Amino acid sequence: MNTNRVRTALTALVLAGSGVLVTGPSADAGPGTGPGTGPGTGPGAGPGTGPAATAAATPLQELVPQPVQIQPHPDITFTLTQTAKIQIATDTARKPAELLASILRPSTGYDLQITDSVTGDGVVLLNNADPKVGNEGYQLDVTPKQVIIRANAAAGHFNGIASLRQLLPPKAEAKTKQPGPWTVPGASILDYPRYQHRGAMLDVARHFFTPDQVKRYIDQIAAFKINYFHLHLSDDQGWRLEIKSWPELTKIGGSTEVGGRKGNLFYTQDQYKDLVAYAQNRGITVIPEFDMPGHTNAALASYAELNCDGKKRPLYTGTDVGFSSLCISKDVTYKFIEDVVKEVSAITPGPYFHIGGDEALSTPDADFVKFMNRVLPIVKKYGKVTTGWHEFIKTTTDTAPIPQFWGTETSDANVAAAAKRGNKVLMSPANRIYLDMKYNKNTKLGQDWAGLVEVKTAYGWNPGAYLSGVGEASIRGVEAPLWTETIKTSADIEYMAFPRLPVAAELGWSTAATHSWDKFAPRLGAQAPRWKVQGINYYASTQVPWKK
Ligand code: IFG
Repeated sequence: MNTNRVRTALTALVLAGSGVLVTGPSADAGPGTGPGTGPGTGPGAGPGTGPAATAAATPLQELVPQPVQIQPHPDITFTLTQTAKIQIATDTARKPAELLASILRPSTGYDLQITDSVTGDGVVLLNNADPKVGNEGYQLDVTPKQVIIRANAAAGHFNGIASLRQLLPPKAEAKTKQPGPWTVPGASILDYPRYQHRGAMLDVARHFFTPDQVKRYIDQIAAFKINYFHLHLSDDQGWRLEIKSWPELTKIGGSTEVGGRKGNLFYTQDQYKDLVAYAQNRGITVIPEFDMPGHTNAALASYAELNCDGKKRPLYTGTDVGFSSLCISKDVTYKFIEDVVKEVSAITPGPYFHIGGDEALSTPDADFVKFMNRVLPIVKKYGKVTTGWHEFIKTTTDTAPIPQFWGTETSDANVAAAAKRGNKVLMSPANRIYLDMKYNKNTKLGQDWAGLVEVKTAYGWNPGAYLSGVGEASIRGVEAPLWTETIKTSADIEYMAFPRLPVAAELGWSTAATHSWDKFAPRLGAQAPRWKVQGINYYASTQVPWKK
């Protein structure tokens, strides 16, 4: 038995007695022994396989995001079999169970019936997790006959399932029947997120994406424990959601996009409700954004009365910013906003409404403050908490609104003042985590106004110590926006989002103590086989050791 295995076995013995689990990176990896050099605990390596100085990494060393605690049990391997069932102890686990079934049925060809009798082989979803994992955490225990995922709410089960998926062979993600065996390495995992908000934003205003294209991205972000999906639904180039009381917003404002393509480039309210439900069934809450008072040309092109001079603006299909503003002095502006907030809030179960507020360069500052003072109460009236690009936060002392920081500096007096008052800050620094930033000067897609953002740059920061005066306790989480001035297809989305969206997921979920590029890069690289099975068009950065 090689020294690592002895250490692991001894650790297991000691731990079994004390019940204390190993914290930090997967125990069997140990310091400096990333995948490829770990002990002989690779899948199927089982006991007695002797020293394996160069054994392949086990899936336990390849999880992204890194869990809080992993205790390997190298002597145990679970195998999912034809007769396995997905067993739920409470109905709150049904949606997670249905998600797992929808993923594993096509690839294994197994029935994987969902039952509420908790006995026998298969995956068991229980609801008595250690309170310290909260609602989003979980405990995952692998035994020879069962994988048991304990959680205190559906969110925890969704997150445990995301980890289980990464412990199964990559072909478990296939849409067609694959040969087994469907093994899971023995382990006990206890896990919970560092921050409550791990988000992805998709701009469907510059270029419109069909519901199916949006669902594809939702599937992809769910695999990394992302729990908020921010839809940028209006801008200068397009209004993308039907508002029944203002039908021209989509008839005119939803008829084109950057580059001038024409069509019904918007979601009906039924389609939006379907997207919201689709996200919810993956543990993801949708946050709708209607950008205001700037970035509003599509609305100004749809209704003459929304313009101060009473004249409709022409539709805009370029990519400039900052040239538009709602008419701050007119009452009809606030009637319009109230109707939008009312209709959208009624079909948005999530607690947040994003009012944008960025780049209001054509709105005098005093008017911007006046505008926000009239709009923030409207959002509250319809039961939502305001979130917005960080510029708006200077207009209120209310500590509930959430400023989303998108700057390229590491200090902002208004955001720091808000944090001091008690506001929580959502971190989206453009020169770190804007997914539309080019990776390097050769990247065809994207922009570079915030700089070039290779994978290591996207990873190389600590959200809890990034903005001066905004410490760990003031951070709500991390969100990765993808603006689509230059992005038109799902392949374009995937090229820019992978691998940097999983980077954002790691920064939002894993402890600061596990932040290490040398340990993260191999885990990120180990996702490649899975992405190939899923057909994800990822950017194979030369900074990452991609697993074959
Ligand atoms: N800034 C604008 C976006 C988009 C972006 C592209 C924000 C908050 C540049 N506002 O980012 O509309 O154009 O990188």
